[in-house]
Order: sequence, then C-alpha cells, then structure tokens
Amino acid sequence: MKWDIFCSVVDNFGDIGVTWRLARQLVAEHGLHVRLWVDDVAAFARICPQASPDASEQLQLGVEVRHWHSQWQPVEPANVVIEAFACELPATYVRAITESKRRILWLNLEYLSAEDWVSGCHGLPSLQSGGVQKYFFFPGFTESTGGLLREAGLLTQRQDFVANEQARQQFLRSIGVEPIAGARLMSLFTYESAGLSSWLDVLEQDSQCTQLLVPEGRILADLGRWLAVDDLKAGDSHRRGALQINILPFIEQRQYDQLLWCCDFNAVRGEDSFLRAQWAGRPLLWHIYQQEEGAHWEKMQAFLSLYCRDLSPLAGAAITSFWQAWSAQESVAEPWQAVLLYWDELSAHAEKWCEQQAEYQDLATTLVQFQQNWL
Ligand code: TRH
Repeated sequence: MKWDIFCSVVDNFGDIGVTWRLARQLVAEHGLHVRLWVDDVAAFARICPQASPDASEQLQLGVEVRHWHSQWQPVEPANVVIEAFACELPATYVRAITESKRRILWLNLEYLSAEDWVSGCHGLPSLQSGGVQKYFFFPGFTESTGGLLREAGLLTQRQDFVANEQARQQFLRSIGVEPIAGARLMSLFTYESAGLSSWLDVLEQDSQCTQLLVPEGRILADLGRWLAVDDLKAGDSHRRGALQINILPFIEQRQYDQLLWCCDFNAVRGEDSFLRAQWAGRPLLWHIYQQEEGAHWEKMQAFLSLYCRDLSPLAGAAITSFWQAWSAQESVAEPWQAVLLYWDELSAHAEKWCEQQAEYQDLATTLVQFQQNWL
C-alpha cells in the first residue's frame, strides 16, 4: 500500500515538521510505503540533520523523501494521496489521479484547530473536476475529528526519560547546557514578541532562579535587544540577576521533544511544537501563528475554552491572559505573576490534559482506518 504526502513549506518549519512526523509514523507503525514530496528540502534538512539538503530523492528513517521540483516529472500516483495544508498538487499528478483505473483516495490534511466547526467538516468529500472526490481530514482535540499526531509509546518514553535524572542531565549537557541545581527550567521557541522584555525583567528580578533555554529562531533578535548583545548564537550563555539564558542550536525533532520534557515550562509556537509541548505534560505558552483579519484569535480562544474547562476560573484566567498578552505584543509582567500564583494547579492540569488527549486514537491510525473504511 503506497502513500504520497505532499508538503509545500509556507515559511518556518511546521508544515514539514508535521508531515515528516506523520510520514515516519505511517512507515514505522503501519508498515506503509510512504513518499514525502517536499518543495524545500533545505527546510527538511533543518529538522532532519542527517538528510541531504539538495538530494532529489533520499531514504530517511524508511521514508522516501522526494524533492517536489517546480518542473514536475510525471509519476504513478500512490493508493492514498495526502495534500497537506491545501498545498495544491501538481496538475499532471491530479490528472493522473482522475484518469487512473485504480481507486485512489485523495485527502486534504488540514491545519490543527480546536474550533467547533472542525468536527462538522471532518471526513466530508468535495467533488473535484473529473469526478474524483477529495476528502477533508481535520486533526483535532475531540473524537469527532482525525485526532492528534502521537507516536506509539510516546508518553511512556517521556515518563521514563523524566524519571531518569542522569539521562536528563546527560541530554542537557549534550546540547551544551550545564543545568543549574534548583533553577526553574524553561524553553523559549516563539515568534517575535514585544512582550518578551517584560517577561525577562520579571524573571531577572525573581527570588527563584530561572534557566531559559532558547533554540536559534525568530525570537533571538528581541532577546538580543534585551541583553544588549548583538548576533546571539548557539552556545552563548548570559546571566542577568536570577535569570540564566542559554542559546541552543536548532536540534532534530526527537531531541527537541527531550528538551520540552526537561523543562518545567515551554513557550512554543505554530502547530507542531505546540502539540509536542502538550505531550510534554507541562504548562505552556502558545504563540499562535498570526493570520489576516485576526483569525488566529478565534483559534486561540477555541483551544483555551477546551483547555481551561477543567481549570479553576482564576487559573484559567491567568493562563488565558498570559497567552493573549504575549500574542498581542503587550507586557506580560502581570499575567506571568498570576500564572505563578496558580503554578501547581497549572502543572497538574497540563499532565491531566495530556493523558486525556492521549485516550483518543492518534491521527496516523485514524487516517489508516479512514482509508480501510473507504476501500
Ligand atoms: O515553525 P513553525 O512556526 O511552523 C508554522 C506552523 O506550522 C503553522 O501552523 C503554519 O501555519 C506556519 O508554520 C506556516 O512552528 P511549528 O509548527 O512548531 O514547527 C516547528 C518545527 O520545528 C517543529 O516540528 C519542531 C521543530 N523543531 C526542531 O526540530 N528542532 C528545534 O530545535 C526546534 C526549536 C523546533
């Protein structure tokens, strides 16, 4: 059974981050033959360092990764075709689907959203020219959606790792971090935010020491301005009062998971790191990807109303105002103090949320089942 996944890298790393993770899981757990077509192989090589950034085809962890050239060379379509994030398949490939004598399942894998309307649209067919159906497949946080990307054994792996203090310290040292005993460990991987400086001011003056781990990314410029240091790079570390800052290299996805598991709090962004931070079972800040006309506010609110359902109203309000102030580029000093007030409840809740979400069937399995029901 052959599957083709098409990914066009919009910007950043999330599109390829999600599709690479899905492709790996379909091979490893469902024994499928998967071709991952990606237009920007260099972006792929950033999250899969063993990959060659300019190979037109390569085998990585059992996945056939193909460069999706602008001059498309016709190929035989697979049995299942996943068009990720409405990336528009090559016209000759669509024609080959339409003209094929075989039944080919064509799915559009959508961005992750907690909005109510998602479950009503999940799995619906849309008739394409040439008479072929394309099905809309929505990941989500309820069982009436396609579920969430989650590899088998992920939570056990995390629990084993976290229980093994030596493994944790060894991992941190392997990415150039000397852990400070007793410090609160946090990671920061967000888009640019004017609210950052207000957060760092509070952390600097806090009675408790914080060690902030910052992978190279879009937040570095704001961080450099606050530190009054130019061209921050991986390996740099700076101390300001109670705040120790370590700049990390961009590491590969499985190591990034371990980084999230080491931390007491994770500031993440987009879609894939947002979900990985939920599987880390720790309190988090989600810097949502900004969209035109403020569409991202509804998406954030939809998630928060789900996420805060089992939180006390004050703890829910604290995390909500922190996320909103951060994305609104406002000062987060006050909201952060409120988060600290409800730290224990928020920490316990993050673990409970993770376990609740892990009860649903994972996205790769729901995709495979959808195809089996469709056959
Ligand atoms: O990179 P992003 O901002 O991608 C975004 C989102 O996908 C968003 O939904 C989409 O609309 C936009 O792109 C176009 O954030 P995201 O989704 O967290 O993807 C980052 C990927 O990078 C994720 O797979 C984790 C990975 N990563 C590493 O592999 N190593 C690292 O060191 C770090 C920090 C991240």
